[in-house]
Amino acid sequence: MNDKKVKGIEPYDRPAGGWGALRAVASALAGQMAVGRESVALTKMNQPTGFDCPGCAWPDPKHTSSFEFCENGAKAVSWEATGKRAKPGFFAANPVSQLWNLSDYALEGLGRLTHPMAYDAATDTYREVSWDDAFARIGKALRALPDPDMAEFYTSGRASNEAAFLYQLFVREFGTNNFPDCSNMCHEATSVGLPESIGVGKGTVTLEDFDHCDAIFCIGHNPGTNHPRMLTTLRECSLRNVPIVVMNPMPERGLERFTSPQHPTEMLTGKSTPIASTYYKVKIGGDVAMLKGMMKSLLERDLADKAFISEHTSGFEALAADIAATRWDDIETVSGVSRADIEVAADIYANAQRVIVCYGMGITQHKHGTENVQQIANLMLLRGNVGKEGAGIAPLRGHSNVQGDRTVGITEKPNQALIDGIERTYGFKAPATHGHDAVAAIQAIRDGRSKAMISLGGNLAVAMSDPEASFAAMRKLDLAVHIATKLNRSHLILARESIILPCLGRTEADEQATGMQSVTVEDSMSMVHASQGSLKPASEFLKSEPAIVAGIARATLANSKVDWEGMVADYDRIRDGIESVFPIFEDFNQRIREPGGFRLYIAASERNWVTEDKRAHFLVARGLHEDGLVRGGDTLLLTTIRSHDQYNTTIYGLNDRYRGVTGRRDVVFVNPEDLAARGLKHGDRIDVVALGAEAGQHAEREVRGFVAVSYDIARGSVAMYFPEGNALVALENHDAKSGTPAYKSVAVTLHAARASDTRAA
Ligand SMILES: Nc1nc2c(c(=O)[nH]1)N[C@H]1C(S)=C(S)[C@@H](COP(=O)(O)OP(=O)(O)OC[C@H]3O[C@@H](n4cnc5c(=O)[nH]c(N)nc54)[C@H](O)[C@@H]3O)O[C@H]1N2
Ligand SMILES: Nc1nc2c(c(=O)[nH]1)N[C@H]1C(S)=C(S)[C@@H](COP(=O)(O)OP(=O)(O)OC[C@H]3O[C@@H](n4cnc5c(=O)[nH]c(N)nc54)[C@H](O)[C@@H]3O)O[C@H]1N2
Ligand SMILES: [Mo]
Repeated sequence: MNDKKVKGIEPYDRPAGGWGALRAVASALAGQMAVGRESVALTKMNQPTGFDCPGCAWPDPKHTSSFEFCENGAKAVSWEATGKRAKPGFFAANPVSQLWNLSDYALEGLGRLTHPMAYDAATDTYREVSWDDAFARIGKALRALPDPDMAEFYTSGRASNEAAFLYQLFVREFGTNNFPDCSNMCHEATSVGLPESIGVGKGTVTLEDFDHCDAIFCIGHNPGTNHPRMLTTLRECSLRNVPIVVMNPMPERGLERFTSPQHPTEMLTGKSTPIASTYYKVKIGGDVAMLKGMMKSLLERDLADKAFISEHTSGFEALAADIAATRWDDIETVSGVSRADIEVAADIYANAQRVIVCYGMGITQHKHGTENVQQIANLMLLRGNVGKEGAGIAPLRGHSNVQGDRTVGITEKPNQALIDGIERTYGFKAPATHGHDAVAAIQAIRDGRSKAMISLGGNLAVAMSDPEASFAAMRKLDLAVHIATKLNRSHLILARESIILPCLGRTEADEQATGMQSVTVEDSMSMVHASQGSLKPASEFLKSEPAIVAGIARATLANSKVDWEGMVADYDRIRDGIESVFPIFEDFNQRIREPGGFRLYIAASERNWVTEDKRAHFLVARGLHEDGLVRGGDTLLLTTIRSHDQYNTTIYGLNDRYRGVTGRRDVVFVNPEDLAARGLKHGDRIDVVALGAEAGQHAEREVRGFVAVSYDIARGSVAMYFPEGNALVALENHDAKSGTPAYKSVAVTLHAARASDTRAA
């Protein structure tokens, strides 16, 4: 479809995985100046006795002993285990104003942080400080706040259960529930939406269920890049002839075909396994329309499971009335999929006795993310596909422990059980007033209501919508503390006092007073297991995240009820605390010593519905969501996605192999007909302008000089990379129910770039 040659754009015609993935690992390792650390590390990844891969939250096969290969896991590990170091001498020689000019890629490329540092305004540099000094400064600044609710405590989903539990304990003893966390930008729509539907905010399936399912739906996620080990599971299902139905506006290679590096014959013969049996290029934001279409088709043909519905659910009549009132014309327009095609999807669904639906950010990061999630639950409940072997709902979580962090108390809305558990165990009364999520935290900082921010990992200012607003807000802080492994842009946005605290990564040995420690994590399927690093730490001055949290707590809380030192000396004591506060962790220390760990109880998996009426709920979403409606004129809907060479705001490289992009990220994927309708051509430089309500208070929200790439994406839909596209997302543009930013539904127009931007593409 592309007649013109554009630098760095060449369709990729091979399967996902295969030799391309092995080559990419080799070059990732070489690029980090491997000195053996990484290759040693890779053999310990996702082993019963090794460390948990920091890449994603896809579960490990139980009792596995063979190394499960994953290109992007290898990149994540080599990125952490790099031989490069960003030392105090470097910071002394490079003022922050100069570091600011480096790209995000270059900043993290400086390597691992080695010393605690504090910003010195006189020289505009970060200067080495002692740990004691750093903790004392932080404690003093926090105590100086007139109100504990004027501080924000961010958590990245990379943090272990032990670090996160200590962190929430400290913050609650300090006196606030301000817990913005990365889940707020990610699966909050799941955490808010699923409890209303099925009584729990987590997925209901286990990895073993994939061995028993007879159809899989993959909606709005890209496993080839973001959950690569999932391709092994999908491959096995495909080989069992399980239909795999994809709903995605883009043709994602990992969902099309896969060559497994684990299988020598596939590698040597160049064969691949097809993944999707049917691929629906639904329009961005068209999912509710398609899901309602499938339900309509089922109901019209009387294919609902009446026995299950009457025994286990409520709300069916209202749902049926809503679906009956929804017109096929509208369903087709909004979804971009024909009635005939939707009926095929409904047939596949109805012909299967055990269906699993997997979904990711293509569902949650919308203005109606919560309702999107709930329509998936409706579809599943219609035929009893929740709470039986081989069937269920599988949200693909983001960070490797984002789910665990929530389980152990990182939440801005604590329930009574959590408050009581803390009082029972530690003897202090935790605050009950709801705190801030991520969007609310930035708004509070912007408005001067919050003056301090501590970040346990992450690069929040860049990951958030509207970085310009976030950057300006962060500059108003009195105190900014970053607990991190590598330098990123958020660290360079200076507060009155800015402090960087370097921590151990998950691959590294963590030795405390009683010996080597392990931590625990919970994956997407509620499996909790231990993770123990073995590499020599990147610097002798690093501390573990639990030790850093405890250090801050001791410097801040005058008469703390918590034995911080004792817990850090022996993480078993932290786990005893977790078990006492959260009884579902019964026998925690025994159970994580078993290879593969254990699964937390998920009531809905056993058809135990933890809702007021003890039933699962059909929930009506009004209309088909304007997200998917082209708003007349020239409007298109923009989604912002990850490339193959990035981990969130960490950019490993400038390639997006499966989408055929090499050496650049300044691209906008557009359907050829949408390009032609605007008089634009493949390779043209364009400006992207965000519109209307989406633009929030700024009429002029735009990014300029990007390159239009003619691409087989659904009509009316355009895509660009995150975080390049974040400037187009207003802070106010989020799901009303869950607060999840609408990173994937931004109404935009495209224009030939102004003269100043027309460099050669
Ligand atoms: N290597 C690597 N692994 C990662 C990450 C990473 O950055 N790199 N990030 C981690 C984190 S924190 C997360 S949250 C996960 C994210 O994992 P994903 O959910 O896979 O993330 P995205 O790249 O945002 O892509 C979502 C997919 O949704 C599709 N999509 C976009 N809009 C729509 C829509 O309206 N409807 C539908 N049906 N589909 C749509 C896109 O085409 C894309 O294929 O991955 C985790 N794993
Ligand atoms: N437009 C758009 N924006 C998005 C998204 C999108 O799809 N589109 N996705 C959103 C989602 S789902 C997410 S989760 C966010 C996340 O976005 P980020 O905040 O970028 O995510 P992280 O990977 O948590 O943060 C990266 C930083 O974590 C630090 N780090 C790495 N390992 C460790 C460790 O072991 N300990 C500590 N303390 N620090 C460490 C490093 O310093 C690194 O710079 O972005 C969100 N933003
Ligand atoms: Mo995420």
